Amino acid sequence: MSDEKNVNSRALRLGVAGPVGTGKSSVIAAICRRMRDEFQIGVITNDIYTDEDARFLKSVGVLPEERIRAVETGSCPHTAIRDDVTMNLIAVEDMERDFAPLDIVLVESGGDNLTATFSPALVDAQLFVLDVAGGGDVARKGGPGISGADLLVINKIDLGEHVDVDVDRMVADAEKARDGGPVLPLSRKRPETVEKLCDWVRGMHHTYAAGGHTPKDPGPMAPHHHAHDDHDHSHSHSHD
Ligand SMILES: Nc1nc2c(ncn2[C@@H]2O[C@H](COP(=O)(O)OP(=O)(O)OP(=O)(O)O)[C@@H](O)[C@H]2O)c(=O)[nH]1
Ligand SMILES: [Mg+2]
Repeated sequence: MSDEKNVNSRALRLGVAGPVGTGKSSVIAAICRRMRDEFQIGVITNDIYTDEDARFLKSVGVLPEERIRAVETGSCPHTAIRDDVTMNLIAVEDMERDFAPLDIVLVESGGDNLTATFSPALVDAQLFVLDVAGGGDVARKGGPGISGADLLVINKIDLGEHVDVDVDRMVADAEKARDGGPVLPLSRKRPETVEKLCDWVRGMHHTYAAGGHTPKDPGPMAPHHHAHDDHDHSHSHSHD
């Protein structure tokens, strides 16, 4: 038989991480809208206290509602995508079972800081989403998501001129921080960039399904600190 043989028969699990408001849900909506006729897709969203991301995705009608499910993590977002992925793994497996056979399950992380990445125990590949409105120097600052995600998306490039960000320079900085790893400038207002995003997803799915992709860990979070207003105390933890 040919080398087109399906080696990985379960869905490609694709994580979408990045700071708050950079466009993770919009990226997922764009992928679903463009690719739902080619692939069987499901979506899992993560919010700390709400199901807002899931409600947004349902409201834009990119997939049948039942294929979009929310996980309310109840804790800092990275915990549920990296330290203890149980809630998400159960949600992904339930989705895969309920709508078998799925081709792609997209998992949106809750918005976090630059160091939050998915565990390879949860996703096979991951996108990290920055936006130009967060400032042109963010890409240069690096961090595990920027340097180690399978694809770095620099979103909202249509806003570059309004926020005095040189998009070409931001992309060049990002490429340097990633040792030449793929960087995709994106705007939902520029269909050709959305098509490039979908081409990347198609390529990743093809490689994954043929058994040619090895999930990799972008690296651990930096040690950090959480303050809890309700109990007026704080704690630090590091994730090794
Ligand atoms: N100008 C512009 N705005 C965009 C683009 N993509 C997303 N946005 C806007 O950016 C805002 C945040 O987008 P979301 O997709 O909700 O971002 P998110 O990362 O999912 O946000 P959280 O889940 O809250 O962290 C919304 O107002 C979007 O309409 C883009 O390409 N261009
Ligand atoms: Mg979102």
